[in-house]
Amino acid sequence: MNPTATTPGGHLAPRLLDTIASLPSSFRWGVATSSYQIEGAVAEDGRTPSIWDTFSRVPGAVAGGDHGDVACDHYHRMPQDVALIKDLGVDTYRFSVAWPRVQPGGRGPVNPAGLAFYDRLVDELLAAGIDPWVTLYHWDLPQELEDAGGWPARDTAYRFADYSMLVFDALSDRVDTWTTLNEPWCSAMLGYAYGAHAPGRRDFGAAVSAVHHLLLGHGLATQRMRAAATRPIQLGITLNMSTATPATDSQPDREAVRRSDGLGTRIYLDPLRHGRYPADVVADLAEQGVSLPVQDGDLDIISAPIDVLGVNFYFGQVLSGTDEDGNTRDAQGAPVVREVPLDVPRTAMGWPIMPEGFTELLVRLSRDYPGLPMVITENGAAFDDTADDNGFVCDDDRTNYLAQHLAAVAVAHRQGADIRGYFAWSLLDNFEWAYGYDKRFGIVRVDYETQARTPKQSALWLRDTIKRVRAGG
Ligand code: IFM
Repeated sequence: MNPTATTPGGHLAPRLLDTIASLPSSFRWGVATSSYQIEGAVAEDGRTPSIWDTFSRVPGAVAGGDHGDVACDHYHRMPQDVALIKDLGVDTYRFSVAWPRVQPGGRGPVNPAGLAFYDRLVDELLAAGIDPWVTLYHWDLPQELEDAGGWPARDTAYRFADYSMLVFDALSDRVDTWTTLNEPWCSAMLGYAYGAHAPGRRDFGAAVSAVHHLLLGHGLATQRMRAAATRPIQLGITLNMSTATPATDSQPDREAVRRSDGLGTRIYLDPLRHGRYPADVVADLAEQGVSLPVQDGDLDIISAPIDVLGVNFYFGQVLSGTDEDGNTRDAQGAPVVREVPLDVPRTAMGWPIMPEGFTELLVRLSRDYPGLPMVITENGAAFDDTADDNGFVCDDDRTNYLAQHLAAVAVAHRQGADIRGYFAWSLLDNFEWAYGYDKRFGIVRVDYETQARTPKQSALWLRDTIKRVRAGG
């Protein structure tokens, strides 16, 4: 670790630090990554292309024409990266498995060479005293499955459950915690409705079908993993969620919040926890001529019991139901849901920094979906980092962001939300999807020319904060 940063986070208000220190000493601490964003080695050991290999080759799809061919070269530098994680003092590492590495093409038998990487990773983590937390799907769908219809096709849910079992059978003797999907909203909406993520389709109806089949895949995999487990395991799913506040108390603004919350949160959590889709969302979809392709028995599968909800939070929003001219419908007749620009600091992604919205979200989740422990599986921020000659980044902005959001978690915890842990996104600067390598979320800097890793000030601050909380504040 860099010796120049003697007082990481020395600028932070003592009250903020005291709030964080009120988290329980048993709190779980981790860092998170995902396969396509860090691994590279896209054509090694039998891996076949994923939808991101294809999409990143589409001209204009990814900033700077970037792609994941090399990324952080984690596939070849894994032991060094595990040593970095150990130095941070976290107890858990959340990573995802690349489906096209383990089951090339998305069907058929396991690829032993691809699986061997995760086998080694798990062993390396355990030897370092770090718990592995596996995410089975963080967006790298085998291209062959997309060619066969992708997530809008029902069969993909069954393919996902088969693939999940290949990984589970190999690693569940050593891995205790399993997340099926990361952020299905992004897979469905960014991938199939807005064309911003792979596979780049723009078809709202297909996106809504994808929502249902992602959830069905989650449920099928959950049921099969639960049945196959020979020792206690934790199963869950990770959702990205935000808190939307109406710009005013007007009916259109409140309606905009209802719609956004419906498609962002309730369309996932209601079937997962209550075994039904929210009636208002189903009615909204019908108004747009779209429906969820539910078959008999699906909702029982989707609501299979889970042990943990992964919560990813990055920003809050204030929404209006009217455009700047006061219209409640856009040119296509669709209801207006407009983000109102706010006078609050923003990250390099342009995302408004609203930690109080994080507390609000966590308290609301524990009220509306009780009895489900939560872990913050991602939280973090991209800023325009400047490295010194040693590669060190004195990232006060990111340190501040992490501190404010951890304090927000601690406040929610004090208010009774059952939150068991926190993972910083991300361990490393990495491939930020359509934004390429330009947006840096890492608490460890990656110099992409040399692949040198240098912990930033935020990493040192997190390490010290973990120690303090563990010591009981
Ligand atoms: O980098 C992503 C990650 O893959 C999923 N959650 C949000 C992060 C920041 O955009």
